[in-house]
Amino acid sequence: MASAASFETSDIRNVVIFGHGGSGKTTLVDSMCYVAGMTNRKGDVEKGNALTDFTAEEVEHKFSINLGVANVVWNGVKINLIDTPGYLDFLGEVMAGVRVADSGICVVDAVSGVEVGTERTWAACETRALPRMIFVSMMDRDNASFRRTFAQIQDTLSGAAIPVEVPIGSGADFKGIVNLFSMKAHIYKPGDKGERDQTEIPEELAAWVEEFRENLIETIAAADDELLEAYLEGEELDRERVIAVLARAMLSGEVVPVFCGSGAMSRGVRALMNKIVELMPSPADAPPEVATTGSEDVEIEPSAAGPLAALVFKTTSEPQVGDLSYFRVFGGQIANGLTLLNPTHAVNERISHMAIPQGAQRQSVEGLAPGDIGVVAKLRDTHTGDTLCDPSKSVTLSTIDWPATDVSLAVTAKTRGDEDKIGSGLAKLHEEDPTFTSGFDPERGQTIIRGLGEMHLNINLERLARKYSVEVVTEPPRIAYRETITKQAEGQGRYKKQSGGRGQFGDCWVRLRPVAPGEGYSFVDRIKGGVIPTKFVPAVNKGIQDASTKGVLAGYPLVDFEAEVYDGSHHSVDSSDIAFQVAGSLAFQRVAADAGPVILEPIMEIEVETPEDYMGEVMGDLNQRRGRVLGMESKGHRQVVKAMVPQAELYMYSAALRSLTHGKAFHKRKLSGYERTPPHVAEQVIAESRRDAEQA
Ligand SMILES: Nc1nc2c(ncn2[C@@H]2O[C@H](COP(=O)(O)OP(=O)(O)OP(=O)(O)O)[C@@H](O)[C@H]2O)c(=O)[nH]1
Ligand SMILES: [Mg+2]
Repeated sequence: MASAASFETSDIRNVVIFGHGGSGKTTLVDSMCYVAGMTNRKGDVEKGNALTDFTAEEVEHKFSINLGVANVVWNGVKINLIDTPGYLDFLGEVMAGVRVADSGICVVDAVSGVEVGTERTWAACETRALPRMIFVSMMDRDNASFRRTFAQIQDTLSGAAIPVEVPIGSGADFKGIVNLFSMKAHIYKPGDKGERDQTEIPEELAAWVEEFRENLIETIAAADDELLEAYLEGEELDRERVIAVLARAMLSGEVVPVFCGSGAMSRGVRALMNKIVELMPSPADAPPEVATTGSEDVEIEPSAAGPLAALVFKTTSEPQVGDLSYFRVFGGQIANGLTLLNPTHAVNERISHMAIPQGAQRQSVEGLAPGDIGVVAKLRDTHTGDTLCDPSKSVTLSTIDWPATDVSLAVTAKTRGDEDKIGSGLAKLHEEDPTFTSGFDPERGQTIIRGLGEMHLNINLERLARKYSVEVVTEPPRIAYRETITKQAEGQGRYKKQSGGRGQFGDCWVRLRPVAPGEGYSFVDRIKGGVIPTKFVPAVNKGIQDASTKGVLAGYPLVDFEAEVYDGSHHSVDSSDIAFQVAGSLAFQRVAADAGPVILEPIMEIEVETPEDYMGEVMGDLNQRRGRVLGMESKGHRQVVKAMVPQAELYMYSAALRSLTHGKAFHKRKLSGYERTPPHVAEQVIAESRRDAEQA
């Protein structure tokens, strides 16, 4: 295996590879590494030996789950490739990759074209305005079409997209590529190294090529006044100059060059790497990184002099290997033996045994230049998203923009006695994947796991079983219902106890009144003439409040009401705080039952984004889920439906939506508030709570 020794900042490129699931990203990364001689064999996702799909789950499922880092040395430049999953349940990994890359390559499959995952990961790059290229992959597959795919790209991804090469043939006939800069054709030789012969452009492609070529040169010329003038004068344009202008136009997002080829056959890969080196920004060309000292912003320069700042963007943990932290250096020079500060957790970390990641392999290094990516083992208390810096110059880099997690499941141990292991195992999984969270919810009495989709949760449970030997069963999370009252009512709560010694006496008259949703609880003291001594009134309040945590219908917290205590009596010896507390609680139970109690259910506001073709199915399904559509708006070729849907009806919704729309729609959700359940649902909820109470 070739090795990636120390590289200067200007000779480094950090490129995130992103796109829809199955578009060929991992295969492309593998192919680049193989063609460049970094690896001795070409890996294959299907065989489970692709360079950046190496975890047990990836090998089993045959798609990427974690981001993976590999590097290629090409024309004297080290290209760090961050392969990301396309499955949107793992969007967090894409966000992490985008955070530390200076540019990106969007892989679009020439057969299925631009898909929902392409658009969403593209949008993720937009948040950091990363300069991008597009690689149209799978040109060797049946029904591949560069023209059709390019038209979709222009339509849905970027009007700035422009081909810099075009394919010769497609499907089984895909045999070469025309470079629109050199206007030479390259025909591939047999073999899997993507070697090629240079020839003239085939006659039948001449007109097509000419059209694209003109388009390309005009677009580039338009980005630079001098170049445009030369072009209009009909001068021969200097290649160096054209490339420099193109690189600048890419940096500002004015131009998105489009390439094509086949990762599986290693075709189009050399040209792509040439252009990564020529066009993509090095960390030195990237916009300045801003960190904070806590009180002020500081610019982190990608130079050895600069304050040292590195961001941990991935943590993995494997039984034989231990914890590994992947980091990118933004400024300063990092070397073994240094002690760095993690300002977030106020801990010093000693850097030793640093390495350069090459898929699952690691090559030891002594130090890394500013801008480079490395991996370090066994940090004490440093987590994904944390900064490592010089202890004498504490700075914190902005962290990773994690997507919201909104799908949850409840889990219980399959084997008795494993309960404790669940908690620690789940916490370890969160370390590796910050978008996976968990915790015990005392109200629901369940351990809840949360993530971006059902697939995301299931994969994490597979990891839990494999790495921490804990098997769980899943069940729907209980719904956190609420209760409230709908009309005013009043009544007495009286507590009297006389059994030997000192007795207990408390007596209060209480009025309960509904208030607007969300207003919560309030208490009004209208006692006159000291019928309840002032010192005992707070006890009445406490009694009511405590009792309201268990509503009178099904035991869910009763919310949004006002309690007024307006009469009562006391006993000079037997009255006490406790007695009035009990009286308040008795009054609550009696009065709430008369105050028209109802069950409230959590309502989610959801946004479903779907291609127009599936609108009928999506709307029909929302209807079945007691959804109330608030509105629709179009977004390109897609529709965004906003609706209010009871949380109880959204269990496994992302999976249902996926099968309903063949994976082309997705949704986001957030809690909107609570609403009264329809009577038949209320009856069910009440019946269930009775059953639970009987079983308990
Ligand atoms: N014929 C052909 N097959 C390809 C090509 N690139 C990838 N494949 C196959 O397509 C499937 C998906 O490829 P991957 O490289 O795993 O795609 P990916 O984009 O990494 O997928 P995710 O990690 O799920 O996002 C695998 O079976 C590959 O062998 C290609 O250029 N030509
Ligand atoms: Mg992959």
